[in-house]
Amino acid sequence: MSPVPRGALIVVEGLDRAGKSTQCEKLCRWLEQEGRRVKHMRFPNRSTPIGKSIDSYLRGETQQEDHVIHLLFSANRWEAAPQIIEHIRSGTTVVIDRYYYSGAVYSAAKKNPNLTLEWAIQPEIGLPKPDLCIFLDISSTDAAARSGFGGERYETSEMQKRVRNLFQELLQKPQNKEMVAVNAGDSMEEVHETMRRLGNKLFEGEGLSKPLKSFDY
Ligand code: ADP
Ligand code: 2DT
Ligand code: MG
Repeated sequence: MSPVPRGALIVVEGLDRAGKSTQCEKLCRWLEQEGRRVKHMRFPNRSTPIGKSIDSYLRGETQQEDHVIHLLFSANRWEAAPQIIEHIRSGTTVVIDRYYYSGAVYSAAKKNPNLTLEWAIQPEIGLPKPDLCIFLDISSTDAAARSGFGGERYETSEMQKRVRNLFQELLQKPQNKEMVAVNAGDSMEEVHETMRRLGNKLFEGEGLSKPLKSFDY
């Protein structure tokens, strides 16, 4: 009997209000309609003990030193890593709303001189590496015009501008070839169609016949 083909690891990234949650949902529904097993995850996962302290920090209820909160975000991914690996191994495709790309850029955007992008990426080394990372690209002005913007820590236009520049920096690095920018200013349906095309390319290509990689920098 031939082994079960592994699932794909697909991440959706972008600024707040870029449309990540909307598009992850649509992508999962489409993959299911295509007959694939799908697990939808998101980071931060606010339901674990680590996630609960991240949640209270994001809501402004507690304070954390910049490095400490950075490492908690990373630990929140590490605690889920065995589960991600097991899903992929057993043939389930995992779609994740934010991952270590957000982890690196939001912390580096704080302009703490001791917390550079290079420093911020280190604790992520070894995590399951996505086969595809779709960066939903939108200007901070267009994102701010969408409903619901402005509630939590980091949702200021200055911060969002720096975050976007740092995402662009990650996109240009040769080690992040799995990152693809998609214009998030298009209509929901247009964005979804582009994402379906990227999904089809991934499932038709050679990549998934190879083992899941670990992130290295
Ligand atoms: P995120 O998860 O990136 O913060 P959401 O998916 O929650 O973004 O979307 C933020 C808001 O923008 C929601 O009100 C959503 O309905 C709306 N929205 C999402 N995608 C689009 C789009 N392509 N065009 C216009 N509005 C959108
Ligand atoms: P949402 O739950 O609305 O996506 O916002 N963040 C996220 C970090 O600073 N580091 C991380 O590692 C991750 C995953 C981005 C979550 C907020 O937390 C920020 C916005
Ligand atoms: Mg969201």
